[in-house]
Amino acid sequence: MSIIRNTERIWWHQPLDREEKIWVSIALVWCILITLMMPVMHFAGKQNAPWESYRISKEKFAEFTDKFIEKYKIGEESGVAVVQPPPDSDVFLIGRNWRWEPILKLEKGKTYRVHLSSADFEHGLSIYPINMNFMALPGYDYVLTMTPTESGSYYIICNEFCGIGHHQMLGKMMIT
Ligand SMILES: [Cu+2]
Repeated sequence: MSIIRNTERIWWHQPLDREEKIWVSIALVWCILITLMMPVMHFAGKQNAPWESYRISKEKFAEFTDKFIEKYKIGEESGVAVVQPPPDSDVFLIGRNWRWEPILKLEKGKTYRVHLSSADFEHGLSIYPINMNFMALPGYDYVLTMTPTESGSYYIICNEFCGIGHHQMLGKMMIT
């Protein structure tokens, strides 16, 4: 025997009453509006992720990063190289198990081509506190053209679960 004996739709009333009609209309208009905002913001918004990316082997990218670090290294912080590249140059940033290398020292108002990749697994580059997020994928050189607008220290965390040391995967950017 079924617990529900009365299957009649007693909760169902049609047509909708006036108040319900108003709320459904507001929700519908809002849905249409935010749907239209998507293509509009694709062209008008300034928050679109960059489109430039290339295929590269993990080894080659790691080699470029090591050469870049060697060339512009100015110091070290907790065992990680601090690098100060000149404006308008190619900058390399790599996610390795489990840290971001190197620590970048960039100038406010200057433009840099930041090449982002991973030496092993998928990592997520998340810049705090400005909340900018990009994927660092092994085998891909993702080029982010960056012009820092505010000075200060920015922290990089990994927002893609990448293994046992994921929670320790921190990096840093200094804008002067
Ligand atoms: Cu991670």
